[in-house]
Amino acid sequence: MVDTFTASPNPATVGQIVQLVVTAHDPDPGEAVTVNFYKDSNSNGQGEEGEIIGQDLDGSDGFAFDWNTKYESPGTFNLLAVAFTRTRRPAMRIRAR
Ligand SMILES: [Ca+2]
Ligand SMILES: [Ca+2]
Repeated sequence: MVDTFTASPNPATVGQIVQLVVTAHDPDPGEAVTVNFYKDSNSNGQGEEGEIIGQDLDGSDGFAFDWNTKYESPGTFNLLAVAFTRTRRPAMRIRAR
């Protein structure tokens, strides 16, 4: 389960690296947690195959992903972080201008 999800800088300028940071835990002790990061292009609140922008498979040093916005167009993006193995969690918005 994702507890917190932050992006910095936010808003960002196109071309900047945006650091996405998640804290997450699994409600079932002992299960390994991995986190996927998505850009919710179709705005349905779900992270789908074609929307994945990054992944962090190792929680021992925390969960983070450096999102390179170089190829993005200015606008507002719904980013999602989903923790596996269990639950999905929240959406956040970030604006690139
Ligand atoms: Ca989606
Ligand atoms: Ca990590």
